[in-house]
Amino acid sequence: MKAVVLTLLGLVVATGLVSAHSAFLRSQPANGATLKPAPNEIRIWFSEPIRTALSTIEVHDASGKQVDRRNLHVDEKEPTLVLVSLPEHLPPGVYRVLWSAVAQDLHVAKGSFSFHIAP
Ligand SMILES: [Cu+2]
Repeated sequence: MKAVVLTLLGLVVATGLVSAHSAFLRSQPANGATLKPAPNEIRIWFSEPIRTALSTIEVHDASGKQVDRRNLHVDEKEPTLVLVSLPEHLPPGVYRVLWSAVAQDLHVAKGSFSFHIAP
């Protein structure tokens, strides 16, 4: 009986780990980064794979216009790395990235960060 209880506890712990929601780990560019030349994509690493069909990464210029290519996708080799492409030669200025990530367990995490493209 004790062994069964321990096994069940083990399952609960394991399931809890698997279904933990996905946390933002880091981004490229990083928050506050100044870049030259302009990046051609935004990369965000999460603690576990997210549901890309329900998630968004938007890149806005200083006027609030969305400038990314709206092609959120997962890296072919790293399932926890999510990317969105940027147009070539984005002009100098400040850009804000707003992301919303839906985990496999449907928990939603949101955040934003900014970077600067130097003239
Ligand atoms: Cu969760």
